Amino acid sequence: MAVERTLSIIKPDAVAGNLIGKIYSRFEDQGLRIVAAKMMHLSREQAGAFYAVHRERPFYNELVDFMTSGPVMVQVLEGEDAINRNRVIMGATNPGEAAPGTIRADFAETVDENAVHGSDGPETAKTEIEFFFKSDELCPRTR
Ligand code: DAT
Ligand code: MG
Repeated sequence: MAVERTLSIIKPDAVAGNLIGKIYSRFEDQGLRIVAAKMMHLSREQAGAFYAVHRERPFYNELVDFMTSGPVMVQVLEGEDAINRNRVIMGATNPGEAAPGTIRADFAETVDENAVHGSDGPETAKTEIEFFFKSDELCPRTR
């Protein structure tokens, strides 16, 4: 397994629920390091562009409404197999189908407000990290 980086977002429902620390603990306890982070309140343009792949889906407008409804916490996670590892830590898209002990099972209730985003593959990880961070904003561990 290679060391990878992935883009993670703690969505407005989980930020509003005061869950940033609990969610960060899930990442850290399961072998992922936070190597960049910022809190932002996304504009409709930013949220729409970030989720452009879902533009034709029936839930797109509601997704943009939700993602702009409050601040989000955006981070880059680094570690062995980070992209897939983060997806496992997050759980299934629909919290009702998410495995016990995952973020979505424990902290979300509905598919449209499901607490976290995580890149779904190496290509999306690269483009999503570049969407939010310049390369000099990433801080790999030096010790
Ligand atoms: P994921 O976030 O697990 O990668 P996705 O990429 O299929 O899931 O969808 C992106 C987001 O869109 C998802 O986190 C929540 C929303 N979404 C997906 N399917 C939905 C649905 N059937 N109804 C409402 N929102 C949905
Ligand atoms: Mg996705």
